[in-house]
Amino acid sequence: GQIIKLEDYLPADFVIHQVDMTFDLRDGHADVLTRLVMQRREGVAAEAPLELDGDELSLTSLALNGTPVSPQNYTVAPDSLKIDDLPAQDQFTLEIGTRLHPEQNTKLMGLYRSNGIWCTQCEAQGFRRITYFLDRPDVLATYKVRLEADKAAAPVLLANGNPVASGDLPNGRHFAEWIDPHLKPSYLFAIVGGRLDVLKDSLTTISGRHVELAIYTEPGLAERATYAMDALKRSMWWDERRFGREYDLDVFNIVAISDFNMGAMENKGLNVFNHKYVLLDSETATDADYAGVETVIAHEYFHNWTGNRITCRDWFQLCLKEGLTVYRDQEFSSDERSRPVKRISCVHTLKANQFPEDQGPLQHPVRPTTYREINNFYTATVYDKGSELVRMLATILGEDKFRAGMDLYFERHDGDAATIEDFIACFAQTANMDLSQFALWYNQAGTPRLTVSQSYDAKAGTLTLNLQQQLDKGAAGTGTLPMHIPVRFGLVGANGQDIAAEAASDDARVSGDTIHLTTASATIVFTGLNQRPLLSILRDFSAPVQLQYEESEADRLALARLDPDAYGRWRALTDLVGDSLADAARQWAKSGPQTVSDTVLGAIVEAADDTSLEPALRAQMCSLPGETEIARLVAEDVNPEIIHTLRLQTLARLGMLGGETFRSLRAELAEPAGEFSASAASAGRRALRNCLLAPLSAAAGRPDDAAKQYAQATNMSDRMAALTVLVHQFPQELVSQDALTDFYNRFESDPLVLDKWFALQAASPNADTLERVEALLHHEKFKLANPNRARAVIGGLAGANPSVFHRADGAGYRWVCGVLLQLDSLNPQTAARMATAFRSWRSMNPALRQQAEAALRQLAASENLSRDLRDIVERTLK
Ligand code: B3K
Ligand code: ZN
Repeated sequence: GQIIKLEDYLPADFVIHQVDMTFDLRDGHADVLTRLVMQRREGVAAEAPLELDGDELSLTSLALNGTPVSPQNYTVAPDSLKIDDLPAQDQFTLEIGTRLHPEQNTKLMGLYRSNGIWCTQCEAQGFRRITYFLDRPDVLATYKVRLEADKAAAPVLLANGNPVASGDLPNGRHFAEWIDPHLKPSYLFAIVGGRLDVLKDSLTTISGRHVELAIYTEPGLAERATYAMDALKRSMWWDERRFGREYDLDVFNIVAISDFNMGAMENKGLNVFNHKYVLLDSETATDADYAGVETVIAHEYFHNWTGNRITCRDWFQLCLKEGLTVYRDQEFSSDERSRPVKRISCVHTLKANQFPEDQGPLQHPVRPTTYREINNFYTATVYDKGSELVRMLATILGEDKFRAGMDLYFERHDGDAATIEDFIACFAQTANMDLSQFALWYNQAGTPRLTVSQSYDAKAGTLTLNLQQQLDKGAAGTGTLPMHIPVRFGLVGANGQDIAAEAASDDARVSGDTIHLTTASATIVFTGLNQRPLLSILRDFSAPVQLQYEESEADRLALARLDPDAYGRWRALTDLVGDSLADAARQWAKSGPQTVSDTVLGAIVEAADDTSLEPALRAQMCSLPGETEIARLVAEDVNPEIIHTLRLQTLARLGMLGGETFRSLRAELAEPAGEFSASAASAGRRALRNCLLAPLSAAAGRPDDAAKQYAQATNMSDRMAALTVLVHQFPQELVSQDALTDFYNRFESDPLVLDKWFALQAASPNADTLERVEALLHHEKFKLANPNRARAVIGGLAGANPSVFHRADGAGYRWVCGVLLQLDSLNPQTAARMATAFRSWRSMNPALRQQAEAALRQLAASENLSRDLRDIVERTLK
């Protein structure tokens, strides 16, 4: 495929001032008539032709200024339309007719039908599947849209902007017209039509604008959008107060759709959502689902300013909207819930998703410089590391200057298609700082190693810290210059209080609780310390680095117990537990079975029982790292089989050691039935109670507790926690099979819950899982064309079941590649996303590496791979 390069960027030769579209929606096909008011940009050669993008399009008509264009003046193909002989400078109108077949559109890009509902997805390049267009984010226009459809088939007709007209047409048809007064790129275009239920509400913005809010769902489900609506209102309120951002249309519509390639889409005034991130109630959704809905609702809403009002000049700038918007949604959740708990869960996600990407063949900088398929760059690096960079900027500048920089960005670039340089320039100006070294974070791929060592001199009362940064060249081959790393820290006294540390000789590199490391190495001396303090380093995970710090077990145990900073406590305990498990796994591969020390496990029990901490935090502290996480820490020659056994045995020993404590905690934390609350505090109590079930059951070696909890569960969090223990720890027991059947019978007609049923079985670490999963593919409720269902089964196995995916005989790899090939012929984007499960294949032991490579090579040899899947497979093999 063709390689697109950032350095080749040029603005388009033509501008589009206005877009008018009419959609005639019918069963079997849709006719689209698009009228573009265009103009050659000043300075562009008069003979330069107009070249428009298309993708699998068929042209039905073409007129210039009202007159049909004669065939010798244009060249058309499904993926392009080229028109010669256009006016030199004057404005002209181009009318383009296209015929689409939404029912056959299984790629779910452009216009398609989901359970009969007409809907669109245009980011990144789906608009060109609707009409020929300059389909690039720097072409901004205002849009007017008219929709016509059968009134019974589509009583609801929605588009971007505000509704302006509607009415009946002959033959049982009707129409609706919408105008979006705001300039927007084509990727934010959307229409929806169908039989939909609606949950309505309204809100008055800070300056008094009345906004009608609506969430549309498939029939009968609107009530399940209640929590999403509440989250939307809180998001709108928060953005006004925290960032001074107000909503700018008379209506804000959300539509929940069953078939969707990702989480949701921020189309102007008409967000389209995967229904997973809208619909829930306590019986069908876990607390994690609630938190997910709140996050995604907020994220898409926040895009209205960071993404829509200010968009990206080109797709290389994707992190300009995504990293920033993730930062904003994380801040929202921190304010709405618990800040340390949210931070810990973000750090956890970053390490689980972004670190492996950064350390493997799919490595790329936060702002990439080349791509073959842009949809493959909606990655953890662009989103989550992108957010970390904004967070570092806020840390470096401080709250006030950061806010001033954001204000300037909104003011200066409203209505623009901007770049990372534009963004950074706003902060450089408001803070009066040179941020060119900081900007390296956007261009240099990889996770820097931060090596820290300390020595305490009792006589002098000094603590000397040495910090070094090192960035290795990885798959992306980008630069390795020292960057600006803000390192937050604390010096903790034996009483569990931070000691006010003075940096010797008013060291300019230390300000407040932050060391600004800008050189390859730095030595910093703290004075006036009459006792050796505990160093609480990289608090709040103030930079996305890999910390290498020789820290004694005693120091970690002490910090886990008395660091006044909650994140610091979690960090110390997690590093202790993670390193112990990784060491044991490495040793096991060499010399047979190993165990983690009782001291380490004892610290977990102690954290679980520490009532000075909120329950959600205790749950985070006492959950053992997952198998994939342990594999990441082992880093090379990984043996997933050993990790699986080691983890299960460690869980059992933890349950043994914590027995009494865990059981009484579970009893105390039990909620009286019928009193469900989705609040973060209640969710935290459920999280703690449920995370103790796994070690207790493993210790008992019996499914009784889990079976009892399953039978008595009154909410999905409790039910799922119990079912997971049953299916993963006791797959052969009758109670486990019965529970699975019961679960199916209860929720058979609920696709979102059924996804959990499929995913749980695919993630079950057992000898016969592959055979079971093969059977699931033939289950009557399995539908490969539905992304959520495909992700449940393929992702459950490839992403959440390491010991089966990495089976020694290679059968897991071959099975996944086989299904991906089938999926690719329907939905390339989702197939490519699932294929990233192979990204860490080189860290496996030699036998597995060989198996993985063989399976990938066979996949790569298939002739009809999509550009999406081929791009991932080839980069993974490189
Ligand atoms: N901007 C969309 C993602 C589009 C993905 C296209 N393959 C959702 C979001 O990040 O909010
Ligand atoms: Zn986004």
